[in-house]
Amino acid sequence: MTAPPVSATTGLPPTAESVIRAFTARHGVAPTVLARAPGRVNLIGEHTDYNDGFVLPAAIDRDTWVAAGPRTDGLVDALALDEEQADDRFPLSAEPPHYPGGGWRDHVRGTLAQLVPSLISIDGMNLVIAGDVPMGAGLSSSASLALALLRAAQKLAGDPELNGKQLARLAQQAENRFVGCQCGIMDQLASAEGRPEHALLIDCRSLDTRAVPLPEGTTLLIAHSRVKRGLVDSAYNERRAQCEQAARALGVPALRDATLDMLNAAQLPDKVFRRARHIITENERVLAATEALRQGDLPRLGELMAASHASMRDDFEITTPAVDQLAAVLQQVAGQDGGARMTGGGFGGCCIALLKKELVPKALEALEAGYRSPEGLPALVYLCEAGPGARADAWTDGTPAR
Ligand code: GAF
Repeated sequence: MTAPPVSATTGLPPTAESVIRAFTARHGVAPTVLARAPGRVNLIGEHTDYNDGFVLPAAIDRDTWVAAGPRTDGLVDALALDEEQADDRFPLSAEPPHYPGGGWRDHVRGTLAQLVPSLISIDGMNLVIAGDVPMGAGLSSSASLALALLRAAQKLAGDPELNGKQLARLAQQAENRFVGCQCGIMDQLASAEGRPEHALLIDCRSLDTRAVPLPEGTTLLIAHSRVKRGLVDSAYNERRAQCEQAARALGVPALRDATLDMLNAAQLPDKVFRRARHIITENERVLAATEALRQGDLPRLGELMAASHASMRDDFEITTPAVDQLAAVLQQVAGQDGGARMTGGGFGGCCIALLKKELVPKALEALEAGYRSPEGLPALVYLCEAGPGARADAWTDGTPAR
């Protein structure tokens, strides 16, 4: 599945056209803002972000879109086209109530709560939301929703100065406070600052980002195992707690500051030792993979991605047998011409292969022959390119006002 084509008349993909149409139908006027933010795929550097370490994601060419317009009664009216046209209405405030059923409404309420009243002044807004970032696949559909909402609200409020890093931090805080996942900053920052044809090396301590060109002639093949990421938040938060325990025991502010020598000299319980070893070695792999990408050294990149997968499987214990099988099939196809590994938080979800474009047909055949989920389903494949980060345009009379 490649990214959807854009319309010849508006230059927009069908999802963007659908939010504009639905907005006009619901509110009787056209939106005044159209915002979009991409999902992300992580090439390497898993669970290193909340250890102040390094990650190497790319924004993908699939987005959450938000059509927005102003209100004057202090309320937010939100319609989610992908949630069977479900809607929500709530007062715009710093402490909106949680929605009893949770889900997408808490993402919207929690994200907008980060902005008001201290950062933007706005009297309410109408929002229509839809996207083509696969949901629940570990491709950060929720970070892309948050960034699209923040960019839309910022534009509606007259563009107060808030840069991508600030917006990413607000989106992360919303997830931590409202949704209950103690996630790091990677997904939000990748969605905020992604760049076409590039991955983004992020230093999660300073939040410095460096765009790293993807080798020419390669593509991003994402294969979904169809294993649902069960108990993701509790297992994720547990891994985070184990990393913090290791950092405390080693006497460092975060595992970013630890070395293998320090770890080997300490007396840590086996599980905590292995969690820390994954983080320390994964940080080294991210920096080495950045160098391999710069040099166009695909065999080295492949080695590093395979080592990352093995470390997630054996030390961090976040893969599943089906995901291991999926990664093995893709690694076999990539050979010396790319690499593959599980991507994202783990416990199911997707594998990423960065490989030469001409290997795509072979990869599709190999997946068909060599992979089935525990329920007997084939992998779902998304062919992606690295895309731009979140942005919003003013929208006048059916065209972007630039
Ligand atoms: C999830 C989290 F949201 C990220 O912050 C990151 O920790 C990732 O899992 C694992 O690398 O996507």
